[in-house]
Amino acid sequence: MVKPMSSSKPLVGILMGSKSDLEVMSEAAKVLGEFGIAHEMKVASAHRTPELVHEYVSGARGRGVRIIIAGAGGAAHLAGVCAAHTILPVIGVPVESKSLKGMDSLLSTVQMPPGVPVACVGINAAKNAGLLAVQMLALEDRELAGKLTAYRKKMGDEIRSIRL
Ligand code: RP5
Repeated sequence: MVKPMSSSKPLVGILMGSKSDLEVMSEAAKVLGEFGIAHEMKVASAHRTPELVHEYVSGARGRGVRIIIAGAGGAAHLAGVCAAHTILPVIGVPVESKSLKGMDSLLSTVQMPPGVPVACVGINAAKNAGLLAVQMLALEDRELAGKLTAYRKKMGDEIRSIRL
């Protein structure tokens, strides 16, 4: 049973390559907060501060973190590097870049060679990364699973209520 209390130790670690990724990555934190999942956010770059990424990720499992969400743009190595340093599931968020509109981020995050997987969501889709983390945690938490079912029902009800 996971303990999704906001005061408890973080279950989800959200990393991003730059402060400029914060607006996008905040969507993951927001949804985790809505489900009452304790989480933490940190800027750590795979190429500017590789030692910081290593330090954070290699210690995460021991501190009780269950899932890592990693967002970066451009030649986006962050999620793959995180995955290389841990057996925790890593969800990658390709952040939109200026020059290639995030296609570079998407391909460099999603195309992990066999053996070290990254679960990659869409460009800027940090909300889905947060929801996927909630779904993973709900595998062992009936109360959280109930909240997810209610969340899906509310989404469906909103669609069904549309009258054109
Ligand atoms: C990546 O380069 C970051 O993840 C960010 O998406 C992108 C641009 O970074 P800044 O130049 O805004 O710091 O490392």
